[in-house]
Amino acid sequence: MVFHVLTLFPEMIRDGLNTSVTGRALDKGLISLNAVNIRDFSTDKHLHVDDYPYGGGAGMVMQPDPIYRAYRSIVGEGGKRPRVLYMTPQGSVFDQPMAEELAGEEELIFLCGHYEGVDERILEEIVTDYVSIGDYVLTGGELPAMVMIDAISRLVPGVLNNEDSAEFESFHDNLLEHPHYTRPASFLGKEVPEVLLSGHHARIEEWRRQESLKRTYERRPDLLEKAVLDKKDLAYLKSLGYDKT
Ligand code: 6GU
Repeated sequence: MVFHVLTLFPEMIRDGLNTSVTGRALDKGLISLNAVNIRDFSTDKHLHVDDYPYGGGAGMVMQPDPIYRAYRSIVGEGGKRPRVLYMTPQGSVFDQPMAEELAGEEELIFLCGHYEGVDERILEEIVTDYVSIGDYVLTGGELPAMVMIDAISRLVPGVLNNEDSAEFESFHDNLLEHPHYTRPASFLGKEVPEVLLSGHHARIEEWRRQESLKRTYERRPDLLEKAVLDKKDLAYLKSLGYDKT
């Protein structure tokens, strides 16, 4: 999987992804990162990439030309055009199904805006998807691009050590994960749930399923609507007060 990022802060992108799981995936060549500095494509003698908004108003607007040239340095004329994701609070909200869908692409281009915005004409010309990471406003698209690259990378085969670990986690089946425990068995007077020490695998699995259901019911009841639940799950949820109408 190849991630291209068009940005004014390529170091932020590289530094943010060079560590931990994504850092190892980059080292192993399972993913690759091409952070392109839009400023390198300015033709202005002072390397300007922004200008005052037509019609007046506060702030500056990123000019279309350097972005277009940066884009053209990745995508040649006539070749196949990878999806271009523009990071904006006006986009569709990124979620796990979107991460899964994007993980099926061979190549993705992220466009990170700054200042008050980006000239509309370059967006019309190259952007295929408008994506937000949530309902709050950030100063630029770099953090959203890194969030998305992280979420997509962990779905690329080989990136996580354990083959199944991507599958059995929060949001798999739209349920939150059960709690985890490790040594010591007693910490600040708090004991590890006894069933986990029992070695009884069937009981452990049942306990984990119930904890997962309880947690989802308590913290994210909205997710239960989309969860795949069997009769036993529903009976347990009912005992907690969940009323599926
Ligand atoms: Cl994708 N970009 C920016 N600039 N702000 C955001 C966002 C994206 N998602 C939420 N806020």
